[in-house]
Amino acid sequence: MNTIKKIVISAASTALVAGMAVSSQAAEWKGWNIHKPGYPNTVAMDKFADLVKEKTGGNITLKMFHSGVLGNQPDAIEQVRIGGLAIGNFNLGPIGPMAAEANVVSLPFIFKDMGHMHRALDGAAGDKISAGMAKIGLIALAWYDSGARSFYNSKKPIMVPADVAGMKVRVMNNELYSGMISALGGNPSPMAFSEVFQSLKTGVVDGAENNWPSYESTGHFEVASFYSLSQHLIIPECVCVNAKAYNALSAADQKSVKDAARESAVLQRDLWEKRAISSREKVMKAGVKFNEIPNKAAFQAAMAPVHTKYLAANPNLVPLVELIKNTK
Ligand code: BDP
Repeated sequence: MNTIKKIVISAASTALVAGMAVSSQAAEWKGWNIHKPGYPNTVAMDKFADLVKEKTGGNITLKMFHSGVLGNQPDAIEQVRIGGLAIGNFNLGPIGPMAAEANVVSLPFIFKDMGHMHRALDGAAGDKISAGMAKIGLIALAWYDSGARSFYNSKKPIMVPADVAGMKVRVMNNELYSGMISALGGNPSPMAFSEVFQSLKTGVVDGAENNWPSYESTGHFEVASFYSLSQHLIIPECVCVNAKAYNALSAADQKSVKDAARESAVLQRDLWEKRAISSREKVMKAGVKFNEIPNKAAFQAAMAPVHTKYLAANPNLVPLVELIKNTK
């Protein structure tokens, strides 16, 4: 064997030994979160990190990075998939284009209300969605709430679908959302969350859509003061872990991590309910021009082609959509 080969082999075996040593030592995980301090998800992810350390007896420590400092959401999802990051609190919206089963929650009006979404996600439909996510390397440890998303803009109240016609509306990265805006005659503009404030302010877009807490925490209400209660999307969120990192843990540590995520979800859902109310109060006090939508069925009908087109292209998802619709 020549010297170069020997050096390469011995370097490789040293690395192997080092690798084994690392896996039996404490794992240090990095976690991604898009929200600011004080937001329900931020508080709950910090709690999750504390619980992970406590329940695994320090075998795993999780360092959370909040406010999207580690990059935008689609990139972060990719990072957790490939293991550049271990953990993320993700909205299922931007996961949908990568995992077909997860995309069904992005069909407008698929959930009747938050209760329906909870029953579906905590039951058989949730299991199917988790299985679809596992196929792309993401283990959903628990589901977080994200309320219902409604339209807001800087121009006028939206009362009927035709009011969206001609409006430039920011959406998250997912063709279903672009299709939804096009179905109303608007111009969809997919864009990272962090860019929306400036785009609304400078008129690059006329409007966007989100729940009360995000409308408030981002300051979007200061630059787009018409909020119209369409509630067209109820999208759950996950605490997701890289499958390889999770599968490498002992059964006991896996259980601890899962239990920690579930406990944090109980906290998140409770904080969410409170924040939805306080955010709404805050923006109303700030002078937001709010309106209910007299005939939501009209929006549902206008967006129905989004379902038809999607299910025609993905007939294998019809049973999952039916399962969700039939969840009592
Ligand atoms: C918020 C979600 C967050 C999304 C954001 C968005 O919690 O994950 O990135 O909406 O609209 O409600 O991009």
